[in-house]
Amino acid sequence: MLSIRLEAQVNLIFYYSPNSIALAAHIVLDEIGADYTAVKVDFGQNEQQSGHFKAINPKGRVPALATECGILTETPAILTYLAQIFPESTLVPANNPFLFAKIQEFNAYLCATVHVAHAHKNRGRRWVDDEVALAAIRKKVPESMEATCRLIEDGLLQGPWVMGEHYTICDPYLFAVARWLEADGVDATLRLPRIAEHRARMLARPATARLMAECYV
Ligand SMILES: N[C@@H](CCC(=O)N[C@@H](CS)C(=O)NCC(=O)O)C(=O)O
Repeated sequence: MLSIRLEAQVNLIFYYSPNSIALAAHIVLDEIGADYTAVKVDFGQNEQQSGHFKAINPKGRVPALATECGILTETPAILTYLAQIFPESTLVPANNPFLFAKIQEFNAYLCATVHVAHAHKNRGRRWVDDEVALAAIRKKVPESMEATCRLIEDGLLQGPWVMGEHYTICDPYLFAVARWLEADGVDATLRLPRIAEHRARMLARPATARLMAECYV
């Protein structure tokens, strides 16, 4: 474990874009005090589809994390990796397989269900070409974002943090997804007040506040 940590602390390169899900891992990188370089991928220039970036991540998506062991993609994987190379951060439990699995369960839900519901707003062409169908799936986003987040609001979020008293890698991930709610047509304060409170709790953390002001404006 130690040798992995020493390797990984050097030369971590983190690829991100403002308004993207990269924020979740970016918060963790900052909070654990990792030595890393952040590289902005310019979506305005479609840089994620460039040959240069696709050599880093053939999926053409952020986040991506270059480590000395290789490139990592997929937010749940990056979050788990960072938590494990900095075990003193206690962002995942050391000896509690069930709790670790619950953390993975929550993050998998954000990745495969909530994030995908959000992607139907601006990335509908992944699924359909027809303009009428495109408009229809876009129209559904406020409903599907609220419905998928309702499960979190009504129970998965234990409070004050996702897993209860202990702050874990689920929290920055929930924050990164929940900050999209208003733009996706859901008034979180009104409809999902516990998620809105969690968002405020996250914003009070220095790393989150700094990144929101400097990189995710
Ligand atoms: N499952 C991936 C999803 C990554 C993803 O879709 N990122 C979006 C930004 S939120 C992206 O890079 N989109 C670029 C594009 O679709 O061209 C993860 O959880 O990291």
